[in-house]
Amino acid sequence: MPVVSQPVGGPDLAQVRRIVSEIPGPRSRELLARQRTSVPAGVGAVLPVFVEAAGGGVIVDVDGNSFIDFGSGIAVTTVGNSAPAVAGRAAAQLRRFTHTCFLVNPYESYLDVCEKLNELAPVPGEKRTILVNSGAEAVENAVKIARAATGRPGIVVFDHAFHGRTLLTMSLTAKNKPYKQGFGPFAPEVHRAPMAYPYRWPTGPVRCAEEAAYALADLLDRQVGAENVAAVLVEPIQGEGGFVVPAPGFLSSVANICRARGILLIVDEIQAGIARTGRMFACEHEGIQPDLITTAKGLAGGLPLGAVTGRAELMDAVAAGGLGGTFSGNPVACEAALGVFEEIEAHGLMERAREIGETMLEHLGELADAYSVIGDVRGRGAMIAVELVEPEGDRVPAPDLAARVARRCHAEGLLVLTAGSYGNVLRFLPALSISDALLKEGLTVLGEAIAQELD
Ligand code: PLZ
Repeated sequence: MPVVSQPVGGPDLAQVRRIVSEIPGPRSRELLARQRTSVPAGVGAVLPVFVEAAGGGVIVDVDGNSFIDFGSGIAVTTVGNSAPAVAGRAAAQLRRFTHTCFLVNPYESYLDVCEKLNELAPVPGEKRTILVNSGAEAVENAVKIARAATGRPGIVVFDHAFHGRTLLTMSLTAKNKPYKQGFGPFAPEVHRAPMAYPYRWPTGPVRCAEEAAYALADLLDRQVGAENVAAVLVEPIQGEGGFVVPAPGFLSSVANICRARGILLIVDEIQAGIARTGRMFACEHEGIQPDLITTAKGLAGGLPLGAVTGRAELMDAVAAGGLGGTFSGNPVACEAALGVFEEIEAHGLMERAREIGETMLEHLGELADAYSVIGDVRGRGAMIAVELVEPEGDRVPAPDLAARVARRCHAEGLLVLTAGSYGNVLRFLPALSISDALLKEGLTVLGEAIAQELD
């Protein structure tokens, strides 16, 4: 075979912001034209530049542009793209065997990942973990397990929640467009409570936790009947919903409300978990102990892997054969996950997430003082967002401004993502391998983009 020089990603990639073409460039536009005739229109792209290599804190496209990456593939490449331990372990496993199906012939790396999650997850007592392929599949399985263990059908979720795109998880997701429109009928036995969203709580942030907890208890006791509810499912920081950090104390009230009624608490750590917020699991910041935890995204550094970790007696309530899947816990993805835990430990990445959070909050706080359109700055660790509002009126969402600022950032070589029920949130999810220099440069580009849009 001819030796072709391949671009190498990972931390060796030059850590620079460099724009050499219009965005998207000519080669990306060619590929985009092919995408339009080969992939359905329902699959969008935030920044349609085709990727050649990525690593550290940058993404390099096929036209030679190098972007500072504040998206991490939606909170996936938390330890860095093609991080050495992830790429090394996965490559070695590819040469040993690619698949057997864990349900046919098990292999040790699956157990290693489960034992690691059991050791780390803030779930009380003896634990078990099942591995799956995606976040949505993790949530689906958590609900199956909760129903089997309690014998109850109901699931309570929150406003602004995102839990996936399959029938059940789309039904659990709050936002209609684009996630649900035209895709009904939805799965039954899903009930929705208000989220303790401090910035938008009608009576203000001070009473937010208490009033939202009251609303949840009222829904459970009066509308649904607690004896019909298997589980309450909540994100410790809402991801797609706009990095809503529940008012302090709300999550522990939710845990107490559940415990008093024999309802299970499922915490969806798919976006916020695995070192992203400065703790291995975001719910640790609130000191709660869920019955079941779902993870995915950052778990395997970009390879598809999800997990449900839970109390042993609940997890074991499902009869043999009741859980599984052909690809679930693929051996290459398992090795990648072990590489993720090695990277976190070897490089002190939880501490690094806290540092990144401090830098972002300080810089964004200054921007918020300068620009009244930044209504709120929030998040934890390397999961921070700003909520943009109109200059006039009371917290009127400004989704067009958010889209324009994002586009301007993209044109200047900074990849940012939007989020939020009103589409007016800019969210920042840098990899924990980003340098301070790039992080600060990215924040400067953002500040300039906001200034230029307001001109
Ligand atoms: N739970 C909390 O954030 C996925 C969705 C991107 P999957 N979030 C990114 C998109 O537009 O589809 C997510 C999440 C939380 C569950 C999921 C679902 O995870 O791996 O995308 O299925």
